[in-house]
Amino acid sequence: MNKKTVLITGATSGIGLSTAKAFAEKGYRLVLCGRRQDRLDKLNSKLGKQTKVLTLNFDVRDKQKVFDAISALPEAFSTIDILINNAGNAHGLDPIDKGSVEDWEAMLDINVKGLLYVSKAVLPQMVARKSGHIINIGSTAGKEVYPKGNVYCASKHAVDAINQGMRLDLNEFGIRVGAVNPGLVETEFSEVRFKGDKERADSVYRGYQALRPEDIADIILFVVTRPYHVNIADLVVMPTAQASSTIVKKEL
Ligand code: NDP
Ligand code: 8X3
Repeated sequence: MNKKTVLITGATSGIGLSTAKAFAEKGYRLVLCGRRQDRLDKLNSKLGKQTKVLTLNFDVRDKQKVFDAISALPEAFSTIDILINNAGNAHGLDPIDKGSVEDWEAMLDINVKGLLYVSKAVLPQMVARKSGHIINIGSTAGKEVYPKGNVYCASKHAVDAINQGMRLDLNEFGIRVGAVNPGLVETEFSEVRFKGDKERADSVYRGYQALRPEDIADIILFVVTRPYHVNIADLVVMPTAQASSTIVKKEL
């Protein structure tokens, strides 16, 4: 069994779920987080056959629950070697004058503040040990703003800035920090963005080959398995059909 422990937020679906599976196959010890208990239970029984798994149920917006859960990790899981800040989502796709305040708050609270709370809970032990690896899941939306993307793009630009800030401030402790910034990946992302409108969500990925969450999991595994002196600081990955946030070659 691989001796390293990986904490993955948003492990119940999409990129986080595929990453959990990829790391389980390699025998990493896993701390898997999310809010949907039924999915956490399934992960526990399925991946538990391959490696040691602990599941944590918290909303990343609830800072007390985040701090309580991470500070109470049982000894076998308490040393977090790798933190994958993945939980996040988009809510709505509206012009700035029509966007809902609740959607804006959800995106900033989850994608930015939630990522900070989890990091704040894990960082002291990494700093004390002078070791650790943090991977922040950003987005092409953190590199480029697209029409109606306004606040989601702002949240991912914030992740980009936090990623850079973490790397600067944690440099003296030898902690590796890097971001993986995907373009279009077919997950539950658009279903959440369009509030359960499956037809609209499916249309986002129609007519071209979008990235699969497994593609991103592969890349994350590659990033963490580089020798210690190699830090992949900022990686952008898009489907071949995608040239930018707004240019996607579709065969209709
Ligand atoms: P999914 O919707 O499939 O997965 C999102 C995950 O985040 C789920 O496991 C969900 O679990 C968890 N999550 C969402 N909100 C919260 C919350 N408030 N508290 C705790 N956990 C939460 O989407 P993706 O896999 O696509 O998204 C993962 C990350 O990748 C996000 O940060 C997203 O912004 C980013 N990304 C996605 C791209 C795409 O095209 N799909 C492209 C670029 C970046 P649960 O509901 O159980 O809590
Ligand atoms: C998710 C990709 O293009 O929908 O971050 O913003 S996109």
